[in-house]
Amino acid sequence: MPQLNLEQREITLKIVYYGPALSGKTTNLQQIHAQLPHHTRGEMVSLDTQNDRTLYFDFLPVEFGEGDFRIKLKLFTVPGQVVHRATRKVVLAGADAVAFIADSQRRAAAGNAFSYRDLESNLRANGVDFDRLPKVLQFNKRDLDDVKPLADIRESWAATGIPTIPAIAITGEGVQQTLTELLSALYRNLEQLHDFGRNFGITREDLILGVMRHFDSKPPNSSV
Ligand SMILES: Nc1nc2c(ncn2[C@@H]2O[C@H](COP(=O)(O)OP(=O)(O)OP(=O)(O)O)[C@@H](O)[C@H]2O)c(=O)[nH]1
Ligand SMILES: [Mg+2]
Repeated sequence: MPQLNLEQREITLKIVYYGPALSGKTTNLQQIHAQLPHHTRGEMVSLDTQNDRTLYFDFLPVEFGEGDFRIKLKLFTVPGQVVHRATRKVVLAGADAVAFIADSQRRAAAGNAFSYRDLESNLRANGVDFDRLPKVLQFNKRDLDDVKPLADIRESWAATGIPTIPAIAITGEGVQQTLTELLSALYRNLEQLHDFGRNFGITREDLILGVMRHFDSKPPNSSV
């Protein structure tokens, strides 16, 4: 559930990066962290990692002003390894939107499908209507050999209406687009649920450009 605080003029949105082990969820957050200026994002918290595998979650807060509102995005990753199912369910609780990070390699197809079903069942267990939850699908690791062609991916997912975004998260490619497409889907959902634009005076463009502007203010790979 979004936290919409009219008195304090604050909007808090929880966004969860979900997907199979090693698909690049943590890398997405690291890129967002690296691409945003200090005043827009807090420190990234990576809890309990072992050989670069997430054991609990990563957390990155992103905050910016839009009109007379503060918009706070709480970005989380789940641990993808199959054994951490219970943790994924806890981290997923209260998510306003989900970015599903798939590994594009053909040999990862079964792992992607398993994780997608795991997402569906964890949402159901949390009492969330899967079809209504704003989602995007990122097909990551496009730089590797033997990846499924984008046209085939798009054809398989066309009927769902869920946006599919190709990415190479290690270079940052597709990372911003994944977040902005997700915010776009999230805005549509908030419009339906809360008549968001009218109650908060924030348009879809405000929300998306609000984030984009900060990305634009800092070139990728800059150390500042
Ligand atoms: N070649 C390539 N490697 C990538 C890409 N994105 C991430 N990786 C690498 O894949 C490995 C796993 O990435 P992570 O971001 O840690 O994956 P994760 O989804 O967080 O994994 P879990 O925490 O176990 O669920 C790391 O070595 C990354 O550098 C990519 O686009 N291309
Ligand atoms: Mg991780």
